[in-house]
Amino acid sequence: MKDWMGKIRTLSLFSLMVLLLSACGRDNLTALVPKGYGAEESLRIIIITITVMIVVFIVVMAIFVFVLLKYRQKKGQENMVPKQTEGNKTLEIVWTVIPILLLIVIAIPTVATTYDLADESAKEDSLNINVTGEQFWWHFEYPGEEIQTSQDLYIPVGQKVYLNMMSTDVIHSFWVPSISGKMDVNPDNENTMYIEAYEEGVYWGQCAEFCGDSHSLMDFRIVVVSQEEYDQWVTDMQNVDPDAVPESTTAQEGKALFEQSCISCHAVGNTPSVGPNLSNFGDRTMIAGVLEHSEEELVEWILNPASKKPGNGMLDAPYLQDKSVSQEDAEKIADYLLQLKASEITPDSAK
Ligand code: HEC
Ligand SMILES: [Cu+2]
Repeated sequence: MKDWMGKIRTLSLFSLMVLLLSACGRDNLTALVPKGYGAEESLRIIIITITVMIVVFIVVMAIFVFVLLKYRQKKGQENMVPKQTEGNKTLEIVWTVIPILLLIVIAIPTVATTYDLADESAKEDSLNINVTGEQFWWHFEYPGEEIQTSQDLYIPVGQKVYLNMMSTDVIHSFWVPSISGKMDVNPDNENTMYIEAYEEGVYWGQCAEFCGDSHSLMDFRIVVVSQEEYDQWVTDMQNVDPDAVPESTTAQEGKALFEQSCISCHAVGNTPSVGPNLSNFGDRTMIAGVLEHSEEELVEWILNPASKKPGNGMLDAPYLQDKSVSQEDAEKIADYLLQLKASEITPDSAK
């Protein structure tokens, strides 16, 4: 009875989780509806493997039930011992060869796809993006285009895009299940994976390797747009002017405060930075990957980032130690950050 209750509880928790996840717009955080080459190949192998397992299960269960019925103890034959088959060569061969054949059926497509996905022959002629995993956010650098960005990875639809991945701290794992499989992101060596998205849209990703306090909050997105939109986005990003003067006076004051307290880690424009690049922060639909993109959340994030993402790299900021940024300052900075719009091409326009 208790066991039964436990199962119901797990099931309802699970459905609640599914509901919660889909409520956050993460409905495409699934490997079962592929929208990219790697994801499609993975699903094909999943289906082959599950089919083989189901056939094995049915055959074994059928034999099991047959044996139970046929050889059960019958009235009047309590001491009957059926014919023993140990050492039967034919049987031994049959049940050794069948699993080998089944494993071959699974292994051929798996190994072929694994090699195919590791193919780097098109790397030179394709778009290359350097991906850096950090506790607990993603940095994307487009070396050919000289663009830096974070959290949202923009790519053109229908193109092979090579991701060269490294970590600055611990092991992370890059995973956008509807586009491709997982790839470990290591501190010591670069791993390369190519992705190819079939349809425009915004696809959710998650770090899939436990990496610290806020591992479960290390969300990101791939924004897949048409080739023209992608080219437009690149030009727009290249033209971001870090010295542009905001319209409102509060945003102007916010800019000055930002340059005092935040610029040591962040950047606007195409300079490298230890924290996320904020060139197109106003185009984002999330703050720090997981928070609602609103002024209120942003002010809370600035004043108390630990409450939103425990253990994150912003907690070392000097302004948090000496409390030099007031509520009013934070509101001004938020004004400034929210008007940092780089392009018409955004996750909202791509949906
Ligand atoms: C010690 C370096 C450091 C300083 C100083 C710092 N930050 Fe950050 N900031 C970070 C890091 C690291 C992250 C990424 C946190 C995460 O998502 O795990 C971050 C994230 C953010 C984000 C979310 C970015 C995104 O891509 O969604 C915003 C907005 C932000 N910081 C604003 C500020 C503001 C405003 C200040 C100054 C008042 C500031 N930061 C000072 C390191 C810093
Ligand atoms: Cu991680």
